[in-house]
Amino acid sequence: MPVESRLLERISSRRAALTFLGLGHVGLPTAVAFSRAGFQVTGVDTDSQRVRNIALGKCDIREPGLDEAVVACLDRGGLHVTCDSYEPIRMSDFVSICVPTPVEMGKPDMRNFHAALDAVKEGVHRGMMILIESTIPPSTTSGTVAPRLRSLGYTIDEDILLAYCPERLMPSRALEEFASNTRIIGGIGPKSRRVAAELYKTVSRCVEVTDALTAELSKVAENTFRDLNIAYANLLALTAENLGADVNEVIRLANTHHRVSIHKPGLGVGGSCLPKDPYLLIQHVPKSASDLIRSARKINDEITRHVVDILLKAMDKGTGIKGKRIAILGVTYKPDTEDVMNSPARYVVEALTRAGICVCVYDPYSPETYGTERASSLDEALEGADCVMIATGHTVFKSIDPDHMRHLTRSGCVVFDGPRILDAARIEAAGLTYLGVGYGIQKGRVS
Ligand code: SAJ
Repeated sequence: MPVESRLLERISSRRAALTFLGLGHVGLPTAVAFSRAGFQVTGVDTDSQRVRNIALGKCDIREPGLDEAVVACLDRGGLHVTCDSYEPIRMSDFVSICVPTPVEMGKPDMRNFHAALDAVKEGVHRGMMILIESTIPPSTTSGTVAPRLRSLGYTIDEDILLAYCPERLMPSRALEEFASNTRIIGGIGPKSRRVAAELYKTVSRCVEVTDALTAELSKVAENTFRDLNIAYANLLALTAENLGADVNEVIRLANTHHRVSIHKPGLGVGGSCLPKDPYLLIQHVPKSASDLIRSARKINDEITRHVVDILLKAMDKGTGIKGKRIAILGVTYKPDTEDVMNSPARYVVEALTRAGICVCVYDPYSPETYGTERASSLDEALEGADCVMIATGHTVFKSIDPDHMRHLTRSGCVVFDGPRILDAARIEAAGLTYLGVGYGIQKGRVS
């Protein structure tokens, strides 16, 4: 039977066996989604501790509902996890590569991806389909993966099907977004496109089919767009501070135009995707045009340094900063997650500590300390603080009572609201000084 027909039949009958290489924040939720759809799924990870934990139903990735879903799939026998990739790949109809592809010094580090390709090479066989979910530099599918398979004697889109199907999962909403996000299918040829689309239709509400290169470009394009948009919001924040306006109100009003949608300014851009994906795109952008992306990255990095400068000035008040105490609330890279990857909070903690300030962090989601003191409760963090900084906009911090904060902190305490989640008027009414990114109407008080 031709490869395409056989795989289509195995999808519709749910007899297809799927292997996922990499059980991180992409691979594990994806493996779970296909297992729930009725397929026989094997998850492979080189980290034996992670595999052991998942087998016990304890995932190291915090995603609402993931632990329960993993346990249900394991109990049903629809999900197996292992460190050994050879046997699962040899027995699978579909193998999906979901390993991280970090960037080092602006250049993609493809070691995990190449290791996964080596594993695929060991167990590859005629009649299977290879899927790639990892974010990769554009043209990797046709320029690197396809030639490696061809060198083994296979005809691509005939003996072996190949598609790039980028993940688009928002960390902390992975399971919810898995089904609701449109899935881009970038097949290397018509047969690969058709089979990959049919497979993903079993788990996604909507699929869009294209070629592999267009899919690769679209993935890095969407994260680069978000980084550029945030850089623009941060640029407006700096401008509003200079002129003495409130950037939140500026952006709110600009966004009332139905063709404008400016993101939010903040402490900087963290996580494992936005700070890196623009560098995957930039490798292919004409040099004359690449400054746009570099400038955006620079603004998003510099806003963090700018915040440190504001904090140092605010805490000095002519009496010096040595020995002053700051409570930093939130260490993770974004709200309501445990993930600290590239968190701007790290830079702030380290810079303030170097300047001689006593830094105490508190985060109900993460035990991370960045080498400083960690409070075990909000009150403990606030006690005796000269400055309180909200570094991450966790929902729980929105309900901090300003009067309670005033009561616990030192006289003259400054509240710096990075994500702008507190009500400035209520903070001021309680007798505290309110500062925030882009909150220029307080300019006179800190300069
Ligand atoms: N941030 C701002 N202002 C905003 C939005 C975000 O400063 O208006 C900051 C956040 O605080 C955080 C950083 O940007 O530090 C990144 O957060 P994020 O929520 O924008 O993105 P990620 O990295 O958690 O997830 C992104 C998502 N991509 C898009 O929304 C286009 C997700 O859908 C992708 O699947 C993910 O990257 C990925 O894996 O590529």
